[in-house]
Order: sequence, then structure tokens, then C-alpha cells
Amino acid sequence: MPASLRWQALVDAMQRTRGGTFVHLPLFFLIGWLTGIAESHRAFFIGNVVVLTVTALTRLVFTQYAHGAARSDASLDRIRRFTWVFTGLYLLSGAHWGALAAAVSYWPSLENARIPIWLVCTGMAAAGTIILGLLQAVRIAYPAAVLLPSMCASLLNPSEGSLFAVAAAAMLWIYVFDASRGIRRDYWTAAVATRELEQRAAELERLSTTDALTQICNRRYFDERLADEWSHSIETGQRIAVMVIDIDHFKSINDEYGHEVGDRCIVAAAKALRMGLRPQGDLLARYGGEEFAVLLPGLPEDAAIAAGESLRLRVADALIEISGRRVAMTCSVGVCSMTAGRNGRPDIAMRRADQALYIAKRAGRNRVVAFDESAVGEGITESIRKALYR
Ligand code: GH3
Ligand code: MG
Ligand code: MG
Repeated sequence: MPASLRWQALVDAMQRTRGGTFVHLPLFFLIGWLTGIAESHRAFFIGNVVVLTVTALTRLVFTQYAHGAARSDASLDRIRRFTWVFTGLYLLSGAHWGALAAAVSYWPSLENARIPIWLVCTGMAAAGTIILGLLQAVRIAYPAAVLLPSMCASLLNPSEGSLFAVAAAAMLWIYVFDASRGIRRDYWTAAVATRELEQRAAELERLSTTDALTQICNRRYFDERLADEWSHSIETGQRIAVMVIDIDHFKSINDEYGHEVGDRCIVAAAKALRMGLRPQGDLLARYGGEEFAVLLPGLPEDAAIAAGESLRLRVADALIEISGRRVAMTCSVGVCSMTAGRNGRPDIAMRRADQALYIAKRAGRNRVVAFDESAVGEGITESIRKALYR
């Protein structure tokens, strides 16, 4: 059983019993007050109030502690230990009521409280076992802790109707033990099924955002992340850089070596590009056949051009060998760095990077060109001249 499932079971168990933790105390006050034992047996009453308070507080503190501690280390061993402590505290609280029922069954002076405490114990044995039936130890030991002491006390000091009460308690015990078996089975079946569904959903999510050939992100994911990053940049006012990178004369590679080698080139280019990016924040995606897109949040134009240059060199250095022959591969890079102002839009940034790529191609390929706003309207020839100059 994986640690995450066990942890989930413990969290569920703690959640299920949270409401009940502080019910015991008011219930006991009510019984003490209505039956008069709060007055007639002061020490007994106060002693039990103290025990009930300490048990409730310990359970509360433990629950808080377990949540915090599991965040730092949720190993299987630790979760097992937590589950045992939690089960122990729960059983202790049941055993306390069991002992109370034994006391009122045994001592005639406490007879007034017998029926109310038996009623509480009956409810606890049924509800408590069913609620936590998912934990095997609770299923087995909880009804015993709650019912057995009063059954023994009634047999040791029988009074009118006590044999009937013992028989009823035994039947209740068998019933809850049997009913909780199904509850336990249903809980774990549902937990395992939910986990499998979550894993499948995560895998589907991964597949829907990953490019099958290169295992990097696909265009869909890139566009989503770019839109998110764009909104973030509007708030922070920082620049955002994008690149479009296209392998040069890729058709010739395909024609010369075949599609399989072409695929290997695309994979090698993706790997080379990924190695050249910052692991946190930057994003690389396969945007089309032999075309990649890169998102570089916060990068001003100069830094983005330098990054593009480094990526260009990495692709040129990528080693693809076919029967001892090296396949030469270069790429062209179009860069656009802009502030995500009110009038800006992610698709405008991508279009500008694409225009810059187009100019890089026209200027001879294997180069980096940044979109130049001042060149807008100068015509493509002027832009290419500028690109060559660069
Ligand atoms: P340019 O330098 O102008 O980019 O020239 P190019 O030959 O790279 O560009 P073009 O768009 O003419 O050709 C791209 C080729 O990439 C055409 C297509 O068959 C090939 N291609 C697209 N996707 C894949 C793929 O997944 N695997 C392989 N092997 N080839 C692909
Ligand atoms: Mg190409
Ligand atoms: Mg292309």
C-alpha cells in the first residue's frame, strides 16, 4: 500500500472523528448533572472530566502535529507510526467510556448513571466502529474497548436485567464487527479506484501537453503558459521575451537521410535547446514540425538575443551521426522582447518573433534576429540589411 494512500486514510480518519472529539465532555457533564452524580460523587465526576479534557486536547494537538509533520516527511514508516498513535488515542477514549460503564454497572451507588452511560457506550460502539471501520485495528479493538469492561462488570456483579444487557452488547458487537467489514472494503476499493483515476487523469494531462516525439511541451501548453505569464507580466511590469527557432533547410536533411534521421535531428535539437535554458521559468515547446518556441520571462532584448545566440550554437553543436557521418544542422532564431502593457498581446509577441525569424531566414539563415520596432514600415529589404549588419 503506497504511503500516499495510507496518509489519505489517516487524514480521512482524523477528519471523521474531529467533530466527535469534544462531544464527550458536554455529554458527560449532562449525565453528571441530570443523574446527580456530579454532586453525590464529586471526586469521581471531576476526575473523569479531567480525563475527558486531557484526551480531547491530546487528540486535537496530535491531529495538528501530524498534519504539520507529514508535510516535512511523509514516509511510510512515519505514517504508520502516526496511524498507531491515532488509533491508540481513539481506543483510549473508547476504553475510558468502557471503564465508566463498568463502574456504573458494578457499583450500585452509581446506578443512576447506568442507563445513560450504557446508551452512550452503545452509540459509541456502533458509530465509532463504523466511522473508523477503515482502520482494521479500530474495527477489532474499539467495540471491545467500549463494551467489554461493562460486560465483565455486569457478570461479576449481576443485577436485574444485566444478563440481558450483556447479551445485547454481545449482539451489537457482532453486528458492528460484521457491518464495518463492508465499510472497510468499500473505503479501500474507492480509495484505490480514486487514486488510479487521478493517476490516469495526470497521465492524460501530461500527454495532452507533451509532444510525443521530443517529450518537451507542445504548442497548446506553450500558448497557455504564455498567456499566464503575460497576465503576470502585466501586473509586475516586467518584460517578457519569446523566440521562434526553426531548423534550417530541414527538408534537405529529410531528403538526404530520410524521415527517421530527420526525426532524430528534431529530438537532438530539442535536447540541445533544453540544455541551454534556465531550468526554472523558461519554457521550451515544439511549436510545429521542425520549429520550436521559447518563453523567457523577464528577459530584456539584449539578454534575449544573447540567449538566442547561445541556443543557436548549441543546435549547431548537436551531434547526430549516421554510419560515422555527422549530420550538419543549423537553425535560425527570431526574438521578440516586449513589455506586456495594456496594448500588448501574447499573439503579437509571437507574430513579431516569427517576423524576425523570417528576416533571419531571408538574411541567410543560421543567425539570430530580434524584432526591431523601428524597422516596422521600412520594408523587408531594409530589415534584412539591418539583420545582416547585426
Ligand atoms: P527553412 O530553412 O526555410 O526553414 O527550410 P526548411 O526546409 O526547414 O523548411 P520547410 O518548411 O520547407 O520544410 C520543413 C520540413 O520539415 C517539411 C516537413 O516534411 C518536415 N517535417 C515537419 N515535421 C517533421 C517531423 O516530425 N519529422 C520529420 N522528419 N520531418 C518533418
Ligand atoms: Mg525549417
Ligand atoms: Mg519551419
